[in-house]
Amino acid sequence: LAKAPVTAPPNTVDGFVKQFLDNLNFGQGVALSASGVNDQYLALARTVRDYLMARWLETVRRQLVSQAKGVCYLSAEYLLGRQLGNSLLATGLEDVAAEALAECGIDIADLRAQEVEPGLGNGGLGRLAACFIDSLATMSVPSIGYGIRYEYGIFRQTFEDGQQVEKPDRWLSMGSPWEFPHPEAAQTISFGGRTEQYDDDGVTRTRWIPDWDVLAIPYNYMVPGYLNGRVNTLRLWSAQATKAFDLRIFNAGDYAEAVRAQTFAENISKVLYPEDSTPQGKELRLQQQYFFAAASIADFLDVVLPPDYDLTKLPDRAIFQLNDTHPVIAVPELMRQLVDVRGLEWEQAWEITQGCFAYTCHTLLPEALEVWSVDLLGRLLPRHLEIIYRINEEFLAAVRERYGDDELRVRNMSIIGEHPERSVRMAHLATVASVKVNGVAELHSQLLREKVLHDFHEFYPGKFTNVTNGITPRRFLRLANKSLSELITDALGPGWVTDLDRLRELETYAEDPEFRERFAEVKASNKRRLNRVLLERDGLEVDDTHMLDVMVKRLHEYKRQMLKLLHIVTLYDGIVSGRVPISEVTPRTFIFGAKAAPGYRIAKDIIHLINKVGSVVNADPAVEGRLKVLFPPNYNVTLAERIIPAADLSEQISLAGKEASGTGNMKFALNGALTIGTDDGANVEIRQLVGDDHFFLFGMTEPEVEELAAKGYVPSDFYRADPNLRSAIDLIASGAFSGGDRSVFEPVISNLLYNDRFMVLADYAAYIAAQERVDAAYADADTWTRSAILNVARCGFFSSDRSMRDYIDRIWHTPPSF
Ligand code: DL6
Repeated sequence: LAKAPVTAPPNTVDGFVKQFLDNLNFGQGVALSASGVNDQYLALARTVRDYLMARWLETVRRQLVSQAKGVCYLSAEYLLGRQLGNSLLATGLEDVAAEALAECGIDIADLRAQEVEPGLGNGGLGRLAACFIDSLATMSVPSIGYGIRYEYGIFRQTFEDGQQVEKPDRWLSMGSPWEFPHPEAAQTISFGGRTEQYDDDGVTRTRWIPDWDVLAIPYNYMVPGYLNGRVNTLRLWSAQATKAFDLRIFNAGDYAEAVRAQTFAENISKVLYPEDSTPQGKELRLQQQYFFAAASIADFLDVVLPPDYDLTKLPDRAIFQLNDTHPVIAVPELMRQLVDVRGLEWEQAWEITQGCFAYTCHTLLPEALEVWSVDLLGRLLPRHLEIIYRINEEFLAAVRERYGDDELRVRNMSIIGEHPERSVRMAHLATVASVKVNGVAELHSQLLREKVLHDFHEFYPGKFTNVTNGITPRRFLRLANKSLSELITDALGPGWVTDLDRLRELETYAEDPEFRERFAEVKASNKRRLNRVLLERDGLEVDDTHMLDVMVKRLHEYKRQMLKLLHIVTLYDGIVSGRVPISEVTPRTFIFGAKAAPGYRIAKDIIHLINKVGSVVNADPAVEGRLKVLFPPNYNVTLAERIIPAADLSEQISLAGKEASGTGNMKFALNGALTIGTDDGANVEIRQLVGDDHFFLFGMTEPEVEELAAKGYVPSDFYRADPNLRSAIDLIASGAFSGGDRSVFEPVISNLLYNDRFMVLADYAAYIAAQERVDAAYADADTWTRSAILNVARCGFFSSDRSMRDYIDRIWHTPPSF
């Protein structure tokens, strides 16, 4: 395999201008004078791509030559964020590109703003996958990301009269310069039908006779390492019909029927996790999962591995990391490939399979542990169900052998659950099949071992491990917070970007008044930048003299946006009732960002309530502008990159024992916000690292939550016992935020008083007290800044580079190789 005969364009302003104009003229087919912003953006993206191309081809070539063990990261979601800025950063071309475009009379900022981010994920799990592939490339670890190229990503959120309305995310509509389709490398993915046994030279074998199929078309994306000349690959699959439309029916005039099969097939990769509250939706989701898992396994076996590869060596060549249970159907698929297609013995195939998979669990909520009804799975993937049954049979035999006839244990551990319907428990299947199972923060991993998967931990000692999540410092510090990055680089030199532990050296700078002043100015300038962004984007104004108190994350009851809202209503109630003199109210701007799942009624009601509280509070002259509630719609990665660097206070207030890790918490701390948080997820580790004096801890611990639940939690008792809480809830219930209509937020209030599954009312008093400590601390601006600097200095641990090192040491054993 010869070195690729491709060279990058010259790394000069002139070289960049020439390449850009070539792309504009020959790629877009327009002259500079006639080009619009989108033409220019597409030409710029292609230009940056051109600089990456030689490195990409060389990375692929070296991987083919070395055949070193690599990571196949299987994830149904990748929340990538914009690509242009990251690619410019990775190539070191930021300044050259800006200058080159200026020579063409173009402000590069206008082109950056043109990019629509690929929102191919729902939240933390998808963003984590994007951080991980960035770190793998930066650390020169051989790896390939596999996923789905959804035609429509996470919905675009708009508000109508304060209520969430979902619009399709047409992220591909203005061109997609970062992808490379390869229809010639399509895989055929089958569904349905039946299985049959046949005689193969005296051996009875099984084959699957499916009754329909689709094509999986790979689209490759570059994953550039930071300034290291390496470019890994992300391969996303798009569904296409195997047969073109029916010309006979078309000619007869039934146009809809003529394209029915095509539409049906293409629906598979149409939308990110569609509504799954209907049986049709659920079926589509299982189709998506099998579609991308099977295409990825086939691609790895047929395309990535050399033709004569000895598959018994597969565990030395690849580790398939299962990002939650969404790709777990890859386990029976690999078995099917090895046994049915390639003729290996079951036992040998199972040994290989068990050596190739590792599973990351990302939840503690029982309802988030995926199950598939046997009926649906058997209909869609009959051969896979048989394989799962056999895996389960052998697994349960081993359990019985160990524990005798402890049938309760057998039932609890079975891969097949019986209630409320017979179904496949994907987390159990993943655990049985994997080399290692990991949680995503220390507390989470502990709770997996002690509770959620306790029997498995006992059965497989040593299988369970922890890898605390991380975030890429390239996007979430260097790119998002350029002014803080420059300040850090001034102090430490540039090496911290790939060695985040070096931030520790900032501890001494925290004691330097001049550095603190510069740090405070960085924060103020980030607030001013956010003000410009929100003003232009949504007509919202951020007061840069206010404390910026931020809660951005998916809307879910367990994350407790309601608790944050009760704090705001309490402050407002104090002002309008005259109990709190306005001069004593710390000026704060509260920023929310949150999408609710389209079918999650109560979450959407909470969004509505936040918006309504905002309208009343912001308009009330009694508040004198001291409290402001902003809720920019459509929170996404791009907006996060603007909000997080400006924040003073990070709200991480989930009920202890419910948030697996959180990663927003890390992004805020790394950008110098102080956290108000519970002892939950990675908050625990953040607090341990930054120190109790620089973190506002409140609320019940996980054992206290359990104790209260066991005792019988009665939320209305807390309502009755606390006059401030009662008054705040009564204010909402009175219709004060709904034009006097008491019915509008009645479901939210009833849910709080009579259900309150996540114990908002039980933690209310502690939360309010912690917020009072926040106010007191904020009053001393210089001491606050010192704490903020210490947060930055002590959060180097949360680099996703460190997470990758932990995965490599504890699970993958895939050293860097270039
Ligand atoms: O591990 C990434 C992220 C965690 O930081 C969050 O705490 C957790 O809620 C999230 N989990 C999911 C669960 N999805 N499923 N199933 O998104 O993962």
